[in-house]
Amino acid sequence: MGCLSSKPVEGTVSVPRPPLRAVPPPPKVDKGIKLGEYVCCAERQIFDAKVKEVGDNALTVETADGDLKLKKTYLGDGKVVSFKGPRVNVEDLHKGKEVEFKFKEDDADLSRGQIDGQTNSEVCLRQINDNSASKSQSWIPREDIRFLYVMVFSASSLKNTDIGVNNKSDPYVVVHLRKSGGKPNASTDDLGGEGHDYHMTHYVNNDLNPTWNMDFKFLSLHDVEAVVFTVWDKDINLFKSDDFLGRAELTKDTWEARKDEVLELPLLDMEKKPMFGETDAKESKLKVRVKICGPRN
Ligand SMILES: [Ca+2]
Ligand SMILES: [Ca+2]
Repeated sequence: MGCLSSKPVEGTVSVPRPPLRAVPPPPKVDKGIKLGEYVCCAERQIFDAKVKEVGDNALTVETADGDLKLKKTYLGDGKVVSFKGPRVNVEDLHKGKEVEFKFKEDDADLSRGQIDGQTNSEVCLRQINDNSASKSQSWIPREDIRFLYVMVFSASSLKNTDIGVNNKSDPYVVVHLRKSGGKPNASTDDLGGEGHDYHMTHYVNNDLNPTWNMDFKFLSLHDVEAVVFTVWDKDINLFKSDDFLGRAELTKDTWEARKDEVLELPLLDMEKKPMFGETDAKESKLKVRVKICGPRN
């Protein structure tokens, strides 16, 4: 024990001694955030991000665009959930909404049901059968609902349809599902019609290479043939409609084969010919990712 009680030698710098039985403190891992889990931080427009490292104040997450260091405070206020894969939010599941789900773990096919009620972890579904005589009702985990998860990241080399110094297109994207019986070349004319769920990004001012980083969930997958993206220039003018900047379509076969990939889709005009940015003469492209989520993936 002699060395432990020795005084610092005069004229030298005193170095703090390690504790007698030095036990390394356990690594601090937040109860709500574990390695390999996904976090969603909608306010910061980060989503579907897999946790790679948990520090005291920050996380490193793996996103579709690469690794990102994220302050834990960005996940605060209880508005952000830590979850295993993207999930369907409570507000998406209003009563009567039609969804697809796996009724039994070993079932090959998905069932269709209507929301009848919900808690934070489970939903109550009334099964829709072709044979309307049987109407069974059951509670299933929220994660068992199957949905189409569409991420719209960015576009590049868009056409400029605005006039004036420093005035450029103000692009936004409309995402809709083409269902069987829908018009293959429909743009937004048929939006809102029966069987035509759609979502829109916000618009970005004066930018031919805009970033949106937004994600959307489609719950009614029955009869879906394709996801259709149309890009528009927002014009604040009551007397004209917004300018068309291109269209891209992802068929079911494509997203099933390339479900985990970030895809750069060429934007086509109404005649299905490529569109080009006038300033850089490159093809207009849209960066997206589409995947089916759930049950239990
Ligand atoms: Ca315009
Ligand atoms: Ca503009």
